[in-house]
Amino acid sequence: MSLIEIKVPDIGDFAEVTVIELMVKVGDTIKAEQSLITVESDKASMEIPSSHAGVVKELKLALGDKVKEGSLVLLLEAAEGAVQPSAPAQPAAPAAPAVVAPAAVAAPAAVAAVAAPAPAPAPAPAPAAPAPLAAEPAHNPTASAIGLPHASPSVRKFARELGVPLAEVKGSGLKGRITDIDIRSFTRSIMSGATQTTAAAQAKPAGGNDGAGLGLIPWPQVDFTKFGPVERKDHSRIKRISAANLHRNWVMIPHVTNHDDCDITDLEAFRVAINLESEKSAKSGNNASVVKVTMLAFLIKACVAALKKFPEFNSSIDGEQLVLKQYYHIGFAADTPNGLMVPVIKDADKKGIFQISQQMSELAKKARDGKLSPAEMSGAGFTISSLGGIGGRYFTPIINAPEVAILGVCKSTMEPVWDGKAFQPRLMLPLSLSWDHRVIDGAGAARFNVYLGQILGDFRRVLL
Ligand code: CAO
Repeated sequence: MSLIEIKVPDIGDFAEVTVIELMVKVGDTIKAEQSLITVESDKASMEIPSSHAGVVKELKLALGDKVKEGSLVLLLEAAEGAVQPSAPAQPAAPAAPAVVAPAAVAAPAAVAAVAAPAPAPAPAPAPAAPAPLAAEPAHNPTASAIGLPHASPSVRKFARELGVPLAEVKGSGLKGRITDIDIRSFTRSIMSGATQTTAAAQAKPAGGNDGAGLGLIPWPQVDFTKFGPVERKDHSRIKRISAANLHRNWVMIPHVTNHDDCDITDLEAFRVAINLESEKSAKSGNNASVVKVTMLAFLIKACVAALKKFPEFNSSIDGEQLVLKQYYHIGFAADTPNGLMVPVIKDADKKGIFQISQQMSELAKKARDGKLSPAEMSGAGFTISSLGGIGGRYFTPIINAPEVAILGVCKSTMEPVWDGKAFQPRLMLPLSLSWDHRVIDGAGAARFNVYLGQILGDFRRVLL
């Protein structure tokens, strides 16, 4: 058996590079062209392949070593027939290092025999094509700084083959580099159910369909720094949870949204009047605390009336059955610094406008302070998302599963409305009702909006 020295080949413009990954160990049986180490310059990382098959006898470098062309990588006991003792010494056929860099480097593997007099390497196989690896984002200090996963081309390839999202793998190598061992243990933990990928967590609804069967092409991977400076921020915990829920709901529910306008001129006048009354009463000392009433409280009451008239809007799908709720718990979307939260007004049918307003303001405050309990966010049969305090005209609210409908409300505006004889200035409230087409149909949704409009137009109708 002859021992041959495997050396760092000509690596192009790179005078000295750092060893950032050892891809083989003593005793490994390797194939010709198998990658041995990964080296990194300030511009690129590349893998150094072996031009010979054999068994690794001794590693001649360690992680972090600086190497250059001719540096000894390892001693290899060449496989039978790999070395031809009689052949004159000559450069090995090229075995190109795989480069993850703007420019690929083609370099012959430098090999010298040590155990036998002047052995020469056998002709090496054709170089491995680096093309698929060159398409990967370059690993360089800038890339690390912006949070791109730190991994060699072969590890990236390995991860790609297994469908492992590199960004979610914790690297155990030098400077947090991800190794093939990290990819294996990540895969093992996924298979054992100990963890799941972010995509799976976001796509997997309670019913068990993980969305993988959708046959979608992968999400675009873009190095945004190519186009300008960027900043990366972690999603808050609430954003992550709500994103996963919204994604599932959007993908799983066949949404349709009906838009409508309703005349709230008289209701708004009433709202302003009762708020003034409360203020006066507080000033005169008859009422210690003033509860401000907003349009949302009336909307909650109006929706309760509409849900009573159209019970399928207050239902949930359960397998082959529809669960029709006989309680009226209404969720309302609250915008908080950490993301969207949906507190619930329980038994809204049994509460008055002041009580609902009071509870809403307490729950909205708790939401903004991050103090809502799970019980305060559960049990809704229908949800309202009001952007009325902000603006806009119409939008498509996403249904809050397992509910089957949600009402979106935007800012009311004074508009000219034809009364049959003349245009009258009326305060119009834009409504956007999203509904689950598995449960509700368009005619039912239109009727719901019309009825809601009638109630908001003349609130005495809730008594009928
Ligand atoms: N038209 C015109 N003005 C409206 C209105 C409407 N439809 N709805 C509310 N307003 C007014 C209020 O009267 C109040 O006016 P004043 O300051 O003059 O008294 C102002 O807008 C602010 O109201 P508010 O937002 O504080 O109160 P609210 O009861 O309407 O809403 C809450 C409470 C918690 C729902 C709201 O603050 C909020 O967070 N909204 C955002 C919901 C959201 O993000 N939805 C999107 C979900 S999808 O991403």
